[in-house]
Amino acid sequence: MASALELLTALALAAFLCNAERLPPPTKLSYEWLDTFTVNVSWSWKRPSNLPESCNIKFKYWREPATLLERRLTPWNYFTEKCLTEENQSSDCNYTIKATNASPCDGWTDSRPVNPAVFTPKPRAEVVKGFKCLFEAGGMNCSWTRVDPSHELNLSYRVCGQAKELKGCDGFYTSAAKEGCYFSVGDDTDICVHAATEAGAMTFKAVQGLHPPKLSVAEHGQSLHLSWPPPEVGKACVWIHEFCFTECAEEKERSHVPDARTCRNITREGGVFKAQVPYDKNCRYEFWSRVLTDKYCPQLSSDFGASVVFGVNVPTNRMQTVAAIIVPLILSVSVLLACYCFRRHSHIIFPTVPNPRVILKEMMNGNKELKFPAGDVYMPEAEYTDSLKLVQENSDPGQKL
Ligand SMILES: *[C@@H]1O[C@H](CO)[C@@H](O)[C@H](O)[C@H]1NC(C)=O
Ligand SMILES: *[C@@H]1O[C@H](CO)[C@@H](O)[C@H](O)[C@H]1NC(C)=O
Ligand SMILES: *[C@@H]1O[C@H](CO)[C@@H](O)[C@H](O)[C@H]1NC(C)=O
Ligand SMILES: *[C@@H]1O[C@H](CO)[C@@H](O)[C@H](O)[C@H]1NC(C)=O
Ligand SMILES: *[C@@H]1O[C@H](CO)[C@@H](O)[C@H](O)[C@H]1NC(C)=O
Ligand SMILES: CC(=O)N[C@H]1CO[C@H](CO)[C@@H](O)[C@@H]1O
Repeated sequence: MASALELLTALALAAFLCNAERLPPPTKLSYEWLDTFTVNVSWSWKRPSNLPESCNIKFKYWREPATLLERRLTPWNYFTEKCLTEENQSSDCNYTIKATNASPCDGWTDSRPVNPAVFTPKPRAEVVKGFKCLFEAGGMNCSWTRVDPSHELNLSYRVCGQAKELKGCDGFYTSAAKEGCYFSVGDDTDICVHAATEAGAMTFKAVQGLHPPKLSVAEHGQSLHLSWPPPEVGKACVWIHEFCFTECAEEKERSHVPDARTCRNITREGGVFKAQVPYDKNCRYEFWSRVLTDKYCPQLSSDFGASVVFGVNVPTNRMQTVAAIIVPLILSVSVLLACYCFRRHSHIIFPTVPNPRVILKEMMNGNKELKFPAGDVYMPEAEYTDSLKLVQENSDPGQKL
C-alpha cells in the first residue's frame, strides 16, 4: 500500500518537474567595499534561451539571519548595502541571493540560493565598550571605554546612509577610565561609527541619549511648581517626562529604599513641561527626572540625572516623637528611683510615727518633753481588724445567695 502511494507521489512530482524548470542561480559573485560601512555585491546571470520574453526576472537578497520582511528585490545584478560588524558580532556579512520570477511565468521556479561570503576589510575585534552619545547643541558628545588602552584608536563617523566622507573626532578628551569626543552631526539620529586599532575594527550605530532634563522647583503657597525646558532635539516629538520624588524622607530611607519614591509621568508635545506637587513646609523634597520619546518618534531617552533638593526636614515631628517617648521614660525612672529612696531612707525622711498613747501617758505624767521612741511603730488594734473583716463579709450579700 505504502509503496504504491509513494510511487504515485513520485510520478506526480516527476510530471510536475518535467513541466517546471528552475531558473539558473547567480554566478561570479564578487563584492567591493565602497566605504567602511557599505558593500557593493555584484554577480552575473545568464538568461535561459527557453525562458519566455514576458518573464520578468528579479533577484531576491537578504543578510542572514533575516525574516521574510527583510528580504529585498532588485532588477539589477548588484546591490549596495550597509553592513556593520556589531549587528551580528561577526566580520562576515552573510548574504543569500537567488533569481526569482517577479511575474508568474509558467513552470519556472526560483533558482537555488547562493551565499557570497563578504568579509570586512579588517577582522572584527572588540576595541571599545559602552559607546554612548549624548545630544548637545548641534551635535553629540560621545564617550566610551577603550578595551586595550595600549592600542592607538582610530575613530571616525558619518551619518548612516549618506555617501559622504568619514569624519574624525573633534575635541578629544580623556577623563577617568573614559574618553570621548564631539561629533558635529546636527539633529541626525543615525550615526555610523568605525573604531579601529591594530587588533581589529568595529562598525556600529552609535547609541544615543539625552542629558537628563533640567528641573526648576519654585514654591507657590501650598504647592511646589516643577518645570523643565523642552528637549533641544525632536521638537515635533511627543515627549514623556517621568519624575520621581521623596517627601520628608530620612537619610536612611533615601539611600536604601527606592520604593519610597513616588513617580509620575507627564506627556507633552513641545513647550515647557510643568507639574505640581503638594508642599509641606516642614519637609525635604528630593526630585529625579528623565525624558523619553513617546512611541511615534525614534527611541531616545535620558537617564535619571542628579537629584534636585527643595526644603529641609524641620525636626518638629522628630522632637515630638522624642518628647512622647523619652520624657515619660525619664519621669517613670525618676519616680521609681524616688520610691526606692523613700523605702530605704524612710526613717530619715519620715521619722517613725510615735504611738499616741505613749504621748498621752507622758502628758498625764506632766512630762513636757516629748519622746519618740524608735521602733515603736503604730499597729492597728486586733479588734479593729476583726470588725473590719466582719463588715466586709456582711456587705457582700450577693455571694451568699
Ligand atoms: C556596484 O557594482 C556594480 C557592478 O560592478 C556597478 O555597476 C555599480 O555601479 C556599483 N554600485 C555602486 C554604488 O558603486
Ligand atoms: C551563511 O548563512 C547560510 C544560511 O544560514 C549558511 O548556510 C552558511 O553556512 C553561512 N555562511 C557563512 C560563510 O557563514
Ligand atoms: C562632552 O562631555 C565631557 C564630559 O562630560 C565634557 O568634559 C566636555 O566638555 C563635553 N564636550 C562638549 C563639546 O560639550
Ligand atoms: C588611523 O588612521 C590613519 C589616517 O586615516 C591611518 O594612517 C592609520 O593607519 C590608522 N591607524 C589604525 C591603527 O587603524
Ligand atoms: C512612564 O512611562 C514610561 C514609558 O512609557 C514607563 O516605563 C514608566 O513606567 C512610566 N512611569 C509611570 C510612573 O507611570
Ligand atoms: C546576534 C545575532 O543576530 N546572531 C546571529 C549571527 O548570525 C548567525 C548565522 O549567520 C546566527 O545564527 C546568529 O543568531
